Amino acid sequence: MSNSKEKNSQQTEEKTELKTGKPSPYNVFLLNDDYTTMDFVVNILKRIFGKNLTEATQIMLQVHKKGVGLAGVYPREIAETKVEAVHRMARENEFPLKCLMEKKND
Ligand code: TYC
Repeated sequence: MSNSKEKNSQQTEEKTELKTGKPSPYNVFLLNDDYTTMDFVVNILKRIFGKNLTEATQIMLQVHKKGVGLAGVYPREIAETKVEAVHRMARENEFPLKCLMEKKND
């Protein structure tokens, strides 16, 4: 947690969670680049995001054509873990694949 604005929004989120009984959803997106192979992205979607081959291929092609695609929706801490897992696997395989998370509009 880096600054007071982030602390504040997390406190607000925790209060909302206590009231609603459910965690705020976060979208996790994959971004396109020119170097990561299509196969690698499909495997990431299967292994990290639990997609089957058909779903993974559709999402990968959406990212390839449009620049960005939704890989999944998760509570904040799970979304953070997914983003880190993507970046670790990409780094290990020397691909520049980027993944980001964003609070879902409710
Ligand atoms: N654009 C890449 C290629 O042509 C494939 C790709 C798809 C890369 C999705 C990243 O998130 C991505 N090899």
